[in-house]
Amino acid sequence: MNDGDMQSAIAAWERAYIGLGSNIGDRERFLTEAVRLLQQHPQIRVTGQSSLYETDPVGYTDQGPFLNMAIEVTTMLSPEQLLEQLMETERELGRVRDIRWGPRTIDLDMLMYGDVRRQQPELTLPHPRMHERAFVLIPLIEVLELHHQPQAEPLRAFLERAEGKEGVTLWKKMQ
Ligand code: PH2
Ligand code: MG
Ligand code: MG
Repeated sequence: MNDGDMQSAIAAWERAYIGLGSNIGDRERFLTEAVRLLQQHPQIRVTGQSSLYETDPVGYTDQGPFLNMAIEVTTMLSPEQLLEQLMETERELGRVRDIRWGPRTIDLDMLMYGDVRRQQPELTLPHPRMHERAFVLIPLIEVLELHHQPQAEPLRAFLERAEGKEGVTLWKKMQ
């Protein structure tokens, strides 16, 4: 058995949370397509989706408003494998994006993976900036509350202190 087989033989389904953002082109379609592509992966199940929020850009403000959302997945993939899959999905959607509209239409950020805490250049968990970003916290808390996940509570305290809450408005309510 090689290392990869060994890893999948002992892997269990872990719960992870992903933040999605788009601010170029058909933003809703990019988000929907990203969720669909992730769902298609045999070792990823999308188990919860937040509403869509329209959000003022944070950081570089000289760009159009984002649509942001968060999803819950359960996955057999390791954090590294899930990250690779998120980047692969960005690339798949990026091909369409590059032809039509130029740069960056979809951003998929791993926010949390089980209880994993790690700080590495390629992947820091939980996501290092999520606690101060209302555009991440608002959809993430919504999706955590769908299945009564206990992490929602401490994140609500971060949200109270977060700046930019007024820049986040409900755009399409989760069905
Ligand atoms: N993503 C960024 C930078 N700024 N602002 C909003 N509102 N939403 C985003 O997803 C976002 C951002 C870099 O990934
Ligand atoms: Mg991001
Ligand atoms: Mg990113």
